[in-house]
Amino acid sequence: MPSIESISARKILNSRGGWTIEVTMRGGGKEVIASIPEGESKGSHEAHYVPVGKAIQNITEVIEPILKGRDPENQGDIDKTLLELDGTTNKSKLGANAILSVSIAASRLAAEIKGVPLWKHLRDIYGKGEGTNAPRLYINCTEGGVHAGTQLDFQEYLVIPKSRSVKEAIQIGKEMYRLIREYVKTNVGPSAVNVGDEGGFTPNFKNNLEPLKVFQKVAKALAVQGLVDFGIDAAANNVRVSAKKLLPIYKEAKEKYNLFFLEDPFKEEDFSHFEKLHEMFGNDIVVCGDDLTTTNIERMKRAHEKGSINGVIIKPNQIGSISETLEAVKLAKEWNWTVVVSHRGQDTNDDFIADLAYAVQADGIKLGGLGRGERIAKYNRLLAIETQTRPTF
Ligand code: 2PG
Ligand code: MG
Repeated sequence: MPSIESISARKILNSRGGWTIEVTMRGGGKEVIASIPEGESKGSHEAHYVPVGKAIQNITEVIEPILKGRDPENQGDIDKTLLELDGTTNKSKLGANAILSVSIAASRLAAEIKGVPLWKHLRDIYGKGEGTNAPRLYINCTEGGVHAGTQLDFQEYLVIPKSRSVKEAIQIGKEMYRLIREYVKTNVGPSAVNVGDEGGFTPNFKNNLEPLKVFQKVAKALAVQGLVDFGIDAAANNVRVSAKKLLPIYKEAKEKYNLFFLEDPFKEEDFSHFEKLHEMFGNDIVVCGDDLTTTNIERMKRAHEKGSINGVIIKPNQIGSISETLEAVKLAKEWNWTVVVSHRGQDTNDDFIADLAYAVQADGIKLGGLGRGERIAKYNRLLAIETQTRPTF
């Protein structure tokens, strides 16, 4: 049985100039690396990161001695051991950054040793699904909130092509992205084409629904109205407008712009306004939890009991291990929630989440705009997976 021979870690930069960690794992004649992202607008129930230096020390002094000799193919055993070593409910001892980077590295090493693509190995661990659908792309075309220095309260405005082919969806997304750029340059001014943390443009609109109006115009100009949906991640923890005033804005977004997806419309403890909104729209809109649920099954159960949402964001670093992430996906699917795997505001070139989304046949994936390298790395990985799995597409 090939086993883990060594684990080392060092600090590298993330896309916002912060430090993060990159783990190198060796075994069975193979060597892999894994690096992890960090949120910019974090939910307070996310698993805890420890300072980068401490995470590196935890990996080399605590984790490596225990995991050396273990089988990387046994993800369940690796993750269980990591959680036991940590022993806290929020991973505050070893750090979710230390635990997750090792968890991901182990999955990559196992895939390498088995000689299969990472998504295939993840699907084996997940134990379900044989589909070949690509996740729908939730492309960030305008940014506001804490991801941009503008007056827009909401964090992300998303163009969501309907196609389940990555190539097709990117083709449509890329035309929309280019024309939105032209539109804001001409109508708002040259600085509007600057991009935010995730590659979306940053026009200084005063009205929070203005980006959707632009998307609608651009989709019409390209004659792709029937081929795309629109979404918003309000990231309402950072929005200063009251829940009472937000409700009619969301209603208007649905009525005027046929909004399809609405993430974190209210603050993370406001389960009841989520419920009200979900009740108001039924299944006409995906009301999605992110900071509300933090990929944490206890929070998800609460949202399910209350009927607060019908969609959920899945971010491995919110919970801190692959096994727990897969458990969260399974539960969400049991409840027929729309599952959207997501990157983070401060990311790296690691493309793990592309394989994850394909492995579990997620409904969607949020990877940012089509204009920053750390986002493009993941889009390109999805293209590579499609080439492997659907060569005729
Ligand atoms: C979000 C994410 C990713 P952050 O809120 O969904 O888009 O942002 O990583 O900053 O929390
Ligand atoms: Mg969000």
